[in-house]
Amino acid sequence: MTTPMTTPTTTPTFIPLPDYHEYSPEEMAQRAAAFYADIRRRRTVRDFSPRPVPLAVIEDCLRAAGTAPNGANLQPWHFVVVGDPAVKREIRLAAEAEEREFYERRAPQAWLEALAPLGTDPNKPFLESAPYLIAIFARSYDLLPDGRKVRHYYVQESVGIATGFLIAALHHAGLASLTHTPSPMNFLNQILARPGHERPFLLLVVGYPAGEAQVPLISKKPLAEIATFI
Ligand code: IYR
Repeated sequence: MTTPMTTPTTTPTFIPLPDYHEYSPEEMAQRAAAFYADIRRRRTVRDFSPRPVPLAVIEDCLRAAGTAPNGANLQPWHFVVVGDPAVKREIRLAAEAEEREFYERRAPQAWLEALAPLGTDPNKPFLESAPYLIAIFARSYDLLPDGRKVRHYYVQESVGIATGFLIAALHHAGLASLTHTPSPMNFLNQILARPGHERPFLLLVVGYPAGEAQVPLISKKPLAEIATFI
C-alpha cells in the first residue's frame, strides 16, 4: 500500500478580534454618508503635474493595499514603484507602441465607440509627467528558496481588491490616480525585471492633477440600477 503524499498542515492560532470599533447607528449612518461623499469626488485623471509627491505617502498607501482580503492570505501581489525618469520613459515608449496598435488596428469598432466619451488616444504623456507609476503584478504562485511552488488562489480577485484599496488610499491622501491598462503589457516584466510567474495586472499613474486638468463629463449609475434588495 502506498500512502498518499500529504503536506503538513499548520494548526491555526486564534486571538480576540483586535481593534474593532462599533459605532452607534447614527454615527454609522454619518460615517457611511461621509465616506460616500469623499469617495465620489474621486476622478480618474489623465493630466498630471510633475510636482513631486512624498514617497512616504505612497508607502503608506501600499501598506493599506497590502491589508486587502485575499485568497488564503497568500497575498499574491507585487507593487513596483517607478520614479526614475529614464524607466518612466521606457514604459511610455513601450506602452504607446501597444496603444497605437490598439487604437489603429486591434480595437473592435464597438470598443472604440465605448471609449469615445472618455476622449482617450494612443498618446500617454502622463507616463512621463506623473511623479510615480505603480506597476501592479499578480503572482500565480510563490517560489520557495528550494524551488518548490506555493500555488495562489483567487489571484485576480485578490489583486483587484488590493488595487481598489490602493486607489481609495491615494484618493484619501489627496492624490489623483489613473488606472492604465496597455494591452498586452508584458513589456513591464522586461523593463522592471520581474519574473515570469508575475503577470502585469495594471499600471497605476499617481500624482497631483495638473492645474488645468480636465475630466470627461460622465455619470455613475444610480443605486437602483446597481443594486437589488430582496
Ligand atoms: N488601454 C487603452 C484603452 C482603454 C480601454 C479602456 I476599457 C478604458 O477604460 C480606457 C482606455 C488606453 O489606455 O487608452
